[in-house]
Amino acid sequence: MTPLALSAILAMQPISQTAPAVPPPEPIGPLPTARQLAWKDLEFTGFIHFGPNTFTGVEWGHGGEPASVFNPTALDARQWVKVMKDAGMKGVVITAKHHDGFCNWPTELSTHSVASSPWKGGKGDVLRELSDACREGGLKFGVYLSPWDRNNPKYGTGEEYNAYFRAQLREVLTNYGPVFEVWFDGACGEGPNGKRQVYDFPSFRAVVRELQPDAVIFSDVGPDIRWVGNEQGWAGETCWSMLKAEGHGIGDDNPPPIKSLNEGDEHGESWIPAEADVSIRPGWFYHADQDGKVKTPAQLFDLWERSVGHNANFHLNFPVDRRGLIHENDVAAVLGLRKLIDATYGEGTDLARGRTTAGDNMRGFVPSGAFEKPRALEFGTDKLVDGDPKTYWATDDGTKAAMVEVELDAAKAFDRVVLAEPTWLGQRVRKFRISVPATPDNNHRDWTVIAEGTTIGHKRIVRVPETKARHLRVEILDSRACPCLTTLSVHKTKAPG
Ligand code: FUL
Repeated sequence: MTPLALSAILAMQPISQTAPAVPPPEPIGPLPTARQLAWKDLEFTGFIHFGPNTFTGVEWGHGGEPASVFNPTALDARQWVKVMKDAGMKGVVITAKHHDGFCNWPTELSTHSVASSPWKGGKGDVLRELSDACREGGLKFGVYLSPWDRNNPKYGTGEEYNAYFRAQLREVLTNYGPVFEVWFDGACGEGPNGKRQVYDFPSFRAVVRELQPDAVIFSDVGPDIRWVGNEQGWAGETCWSMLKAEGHGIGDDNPPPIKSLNEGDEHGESWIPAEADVSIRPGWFYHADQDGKVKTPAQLFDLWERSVGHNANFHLNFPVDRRGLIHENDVAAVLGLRKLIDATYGEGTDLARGRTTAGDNMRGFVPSGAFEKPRALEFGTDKLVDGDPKTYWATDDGTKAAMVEVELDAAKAFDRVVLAEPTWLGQRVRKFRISVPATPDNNHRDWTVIAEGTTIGHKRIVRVPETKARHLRVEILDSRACPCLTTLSVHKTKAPG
């Protein structure tokens, strides 16, 4: 491919008014399921860790804590939902049961639950309060149910415990309305009798599919969503949604970051996109001495860009405090993050929106005598800047490399470029490069490369050095199948404050 100047392309390659309709590109597998696509669109979700650990100050309870320790003084799930909604999160996953075995709902299968606690005289149900608040506030509701259970005497007995776990799943998946995500922690330590359990994950998954067929299942290796290989909230610079699931266990003792989970695998046979989880504080559970250690908006923004902007979803944990509220410091931090996201990526920030574009390959491009802008084409480059994530620029079959240019309305300063693929056609791009004219008035003869990258996927935020330019070129240098992109947007970050 010889890169061409935008003006040259527009002048040389007119498009017929009567361009025949062209079929869309063939998808290249593996492909996402409808539930995976819906989950990916959520991009940013909340996580809540809450239970006896909140009151005893530890991260992993031993299971022998009396239920009486659980006694929030002012629990308000509506406050949690409001904070998460205001932060732009689209769903929340709560620890229904953590490793200590205490159930945040009044299970009929064990006495180790809220029903034995002093909270609301034993009549409380945290899952009920949160699922109701979610329905009211328009947030999706999800559950974390730890298979590791340091309280239940059946743990370590094999099928007897697995049956107990399945029955618990049935309770949480039938009594609280639609569940969008089920989070299976891989941890597998010893139970109260010193034994380890062999988890029957296939049977656990079958229960989820039966009762909540639209829910995505998270574990280290899916089947729907994978762990990103660290608990710090970032995905690799390269991040495929595909994974070679074989060879990966659940809860293996691999030291993080685990590269293959962090980056995925171009040759993976399964579509299992990454979820990047991290806590807003050092601990997953609340510890008063961490009130001063809440991540700053700038730190959160960095992680948000390196998860959502690296083709992963960002799953941010709040350790709900002993009152049963998200602490003021955490609220301030996450709303600060929202401000930063909006200032850079919100309405009206995209310098490329609706601007003139051109490309050296547009699917269905039929030269004729009359000049016409690409917007007459179903897969023209203008689809990159129309703000619609469903329309896309596509190239001819057999193309592995292609180029697009956008002209801003004047020379503008920017430091972020966002690209996105129509992932329902599979993840394709292997390598790309971004350039600007070497000097503002060199008539496009020389171009300076400002960034190079590998994968794109659902969303790729490319950090480029602050640049002032009117023209911007994106070259797809290598792709698994003809390149297609839904989005090319250009932004300038704003300093926090
Ligand atoms: C880990 C657990 O051991 C932590 O306590 C926490 O729940 C985290 C999200 O997953 O595996």
